[in-house]
Amino acid sequence: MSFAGYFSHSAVADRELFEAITSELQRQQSQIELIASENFVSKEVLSALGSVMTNKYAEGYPGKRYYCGCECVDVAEKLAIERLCLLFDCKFANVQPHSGAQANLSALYALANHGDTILGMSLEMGGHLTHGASPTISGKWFNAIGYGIDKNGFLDYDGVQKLAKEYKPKVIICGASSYPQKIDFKRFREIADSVGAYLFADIAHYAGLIVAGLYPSPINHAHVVTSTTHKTLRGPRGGVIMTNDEVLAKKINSAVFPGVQGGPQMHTIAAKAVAFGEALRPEFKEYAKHVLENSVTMADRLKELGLNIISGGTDSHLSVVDLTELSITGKVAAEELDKVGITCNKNAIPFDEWPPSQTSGIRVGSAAMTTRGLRRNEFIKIADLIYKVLSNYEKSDYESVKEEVRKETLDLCKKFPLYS
Ligand code: DSN
Repeated sequence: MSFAGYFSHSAVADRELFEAITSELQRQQSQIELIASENFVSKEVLSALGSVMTNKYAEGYPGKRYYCGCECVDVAEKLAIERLCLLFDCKFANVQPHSGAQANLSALYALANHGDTILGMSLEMGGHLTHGASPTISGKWFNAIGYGIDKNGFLDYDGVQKLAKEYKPKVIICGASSYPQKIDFKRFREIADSVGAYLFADIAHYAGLIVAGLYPSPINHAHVVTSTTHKTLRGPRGGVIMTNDEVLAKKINSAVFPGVQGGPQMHTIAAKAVAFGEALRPEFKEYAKHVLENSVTMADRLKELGLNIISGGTDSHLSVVDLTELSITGKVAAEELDKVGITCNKNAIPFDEWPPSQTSGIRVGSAAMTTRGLRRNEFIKIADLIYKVLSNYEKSDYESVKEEVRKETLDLCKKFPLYS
């Protein structure tokens, strides 16, 4: 049975949706996926996501539900919690957040009150929307102050300390969406302690690397740690919250339900349990090692080709590439790369002169293509292809360059099949 055969029921019942799903499968199979926040889950995770657990209402927590008939979903949720605690060596975990944004909102709801001051990394400096950006509830319900990076692209810890002293935040948030270097969680805790703030670490991007011991863990420094489950951790789309503090654990549970969410998505929680089980295996450490190696390889090659990599390189699965030298915006670059089968996203660079809708950079990540089996040589090739497209943009033979590159990306994808 082909992988598309999994969807054979919808082929009969709903042709339009069947076509949308199979086309998406085909798109994923034929593109080089470099979006740093994406990955490809196992067929086992997909099966759990498509399981009967979606039918069950289970408001509450294992053993304390608002409905009867929760004995089987309780098993799934307890497994997810146990496995997550083992992965991150923590005492308490909540696996119900529907997403990273819900996890972060719940953490803030547990730690602070409406109107309190929070201090997080600014969106334009590499932070996340939910760390206090003005269009989100985190920026509207709290007095959100932003910190940033220095001119070399490294976190400005002295600046964070200064802002903390000045604004006395209730919560300091560390973690980022496009920061390629290691975060000094210990230093953040010292800053938080110096002003009596809670430290909340969002490890959504780095979770898989942390599990493999390739990136520092904040678990013994932060009061609360949140993550998504679908990036380097390679699970289903969703969020989690962890802590070692029993009092905070209770507050977090109440904040997630009934504070922010209603019924948990039990099929997703089952799929999280499957993915956490996979991440506990030695093969996952091997995978994460390749993610890091491939990321460094790609960044180094882009540098060799003459592009500026923000902060001079990467210590994680992602890099931010400054395109100023090539006189092409991040928006145009991402769109042009997409046309040749390389998917990435536009990204602001520090002190960007272009607005966020255009940007001067792109963000590239290695997690998804490493799952497909690509290694150092292929990542060097990908860097070469990126450079070939962008450095030839709008030159006389640009169309034929794009055709050549598209052929090469398709060949690479065929060599490393997905869900075959
Ligand atoms: N949208 C995610 C990312 O791309 O980093 C963060 O939520």
